[in-house]
Amino acid sequence: MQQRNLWTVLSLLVLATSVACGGGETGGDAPAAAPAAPAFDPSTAGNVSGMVMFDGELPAGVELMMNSDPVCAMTATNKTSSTFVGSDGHLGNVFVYVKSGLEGRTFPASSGSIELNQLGCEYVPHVMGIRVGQTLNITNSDPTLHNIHASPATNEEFNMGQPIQGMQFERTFTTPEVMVPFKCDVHGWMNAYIGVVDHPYFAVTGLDGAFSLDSLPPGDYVIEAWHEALGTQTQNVTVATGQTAEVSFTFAQ
Ligand SMILES: [Cu+2]
Repeated sequence: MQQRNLWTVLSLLVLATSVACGGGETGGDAPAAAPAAPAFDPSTAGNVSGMVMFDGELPAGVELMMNSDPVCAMTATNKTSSTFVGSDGHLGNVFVYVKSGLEGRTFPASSGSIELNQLGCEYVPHVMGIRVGQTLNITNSDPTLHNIHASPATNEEFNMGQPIQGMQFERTFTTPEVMVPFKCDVHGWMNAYIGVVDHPYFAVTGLDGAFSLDSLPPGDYVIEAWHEALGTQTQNVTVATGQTAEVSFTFAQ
């Protein structure tokens, strides 16, 4: 009998909790809803894919002088700048995203976090993208002090030291911004860039220069490609249901 009473109490607790949480999510006191975004039926989606090229011979990577920190000098496996990377005329570390054409649409929040590691006295990755509100998890994997200094133009600046190997902290961004620069004030050669966007359509090219932006609503878009030393380029593209539109960019010095 006692067990049955306990079960009843537990059931009521679960019910009460779910009602409370449900009320919080629907926001009973929320202001009047904004006009509904156009519905997006995934079965109508199309894709964009393409390539970022570099015209000419890719500039040689700059050697990074790490002697100011013996830990870095002894443990770093990569001592070459990540500004110009690629292969066979293809350009890596280019941030490609939908710059316009998605206005008024909203998309489900991303569930995962994005990792920015300090490993071997460099930022890994060097260029990355993140959604507004998505968690950026910053880790120091090195047995030396790093200092993460983000210098956004519109988001909130932050500047945090991570003196101990294994330290982590999290940040989010509130406003789209391409790009937010990161640097380490301890090691002048360490820098990274994060593109903050309010939709899921962004990519960073690998050494093969390739990118794809999948499952876009059909429509007309401006696609922008950003490179830290070569600036930006844009192209217009029309996405049709079930089709993959090809877009290519060519940078040169
Ligand atoms: Cu550092």
